[in-house]
Amino acid sequence: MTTMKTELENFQAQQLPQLNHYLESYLANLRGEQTLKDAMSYSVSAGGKRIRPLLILAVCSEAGRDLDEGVYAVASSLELLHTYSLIHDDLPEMDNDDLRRGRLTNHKKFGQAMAVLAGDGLLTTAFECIGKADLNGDTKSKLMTALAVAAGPQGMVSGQVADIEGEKKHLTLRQLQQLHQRKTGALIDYACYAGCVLSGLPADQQEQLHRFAAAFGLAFQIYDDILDVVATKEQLGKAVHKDQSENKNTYPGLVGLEGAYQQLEEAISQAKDSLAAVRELGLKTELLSGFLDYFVRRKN
Ligand code: GRG
Repeated sequence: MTTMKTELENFQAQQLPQLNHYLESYLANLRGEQTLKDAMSYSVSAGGKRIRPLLILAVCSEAGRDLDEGVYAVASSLELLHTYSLIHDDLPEMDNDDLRRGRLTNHKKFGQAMAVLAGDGLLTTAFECIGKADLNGDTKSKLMTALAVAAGPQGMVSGQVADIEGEKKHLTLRQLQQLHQRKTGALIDYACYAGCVLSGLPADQQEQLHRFAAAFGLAFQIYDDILDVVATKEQLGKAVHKDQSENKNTYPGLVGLEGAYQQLEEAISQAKDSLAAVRELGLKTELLSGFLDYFVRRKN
C-alpha cells in the first residue's frame, strides 16, 4: 500500500541532504586538532531529527524567502549549538547517559575532557557560522544576540540549572512549564524568530509565530516526557508504564499519563490557534502545521 507523503515529509526529503551537506562542510573546513574535529563531527553526523533547523527553513519557505546560503548558515548554526547541548547534557555530571542518537555518547567514545571541548567547539562554531554568513550586518547582529539570549543563562542554560536544582524538590506544573520554556522552548522560539528575521516578516506575523513556537515547544517537551514513560503497543505488544516516582519532575510524573495527554492536546490546540491567526494575516502554514502532526505524534 502506498501512502501519500505530507508537504513536510517532502520538504524534509528535499532539505535534509542539503542541510547535512552544509553541516559537514562547516566542520570539515575547521582548522585545528583532528581529534577535536572528529569528536565534534561524531555527534553532528549521528543525525537527529533536525527539528530546529527545519523550523527555520520552514518559516522562510512559508514566507517565500529564497533558501540560500545565508539561510542554511543560520539553520546549520542552530543544529551545531543544539548538538553541543546534547553532548554536555549526557556527561556524567549531568544526565550521565551512554547512548545518544543511536550511538555511544560523545564522552563514552572520546572521554569526558574531549566531550566538554567538542561541545565548546560546536557552541562557538555556531556563532562563527552566522558571523561568516552571506547576510547583512544588521540581520547577523540580531540573530547572534537572539541566539545568545536563547541558549545562554537567560534561556537554555538557565532551564538546565532549574532542571538540576528541581530534582531535589517538587515543582508545581507552572514551574515545570517555565523550566521547559527555557530548557527546550527557547531554541524552538529562536528558530521561528530567526525565520522571521531572515524573511523580514511583519511584527504581527512574528508575534503569532512566537505564540506558535511557545505552544509547539511545550507540546514537544510533554510528548518527549510521555514517550519516556510509555513503551508503545507496537513495540512491546502492551503498554508499559515505568515507575513514575523515578522522575517526579516530568508531566506524567506530575499530572499522570492522562493528565499529560490532556496538557499535550491543549498545547497542540494553542499552536493550531496561532497558526490559524497567522494564516489570517496572510502567511502560508502548511509546513508548520505538519510539525504538529509529525513531531509531537512520533513514536520515538
Ligand atoms: C547542557 C546547557 C545544556 C543544556 C541541555 C537540550 C538539553 C539542554 C537537554 C537535552 C535533554 C532533554 C531530553 C531535553 C528535552 C528536550 C529534548 C527532547 C531534547 C532532544 O532534542 P531532540 O529530540 O533531539 O530534537 P535530536 O537528537 O533529534 O536532535
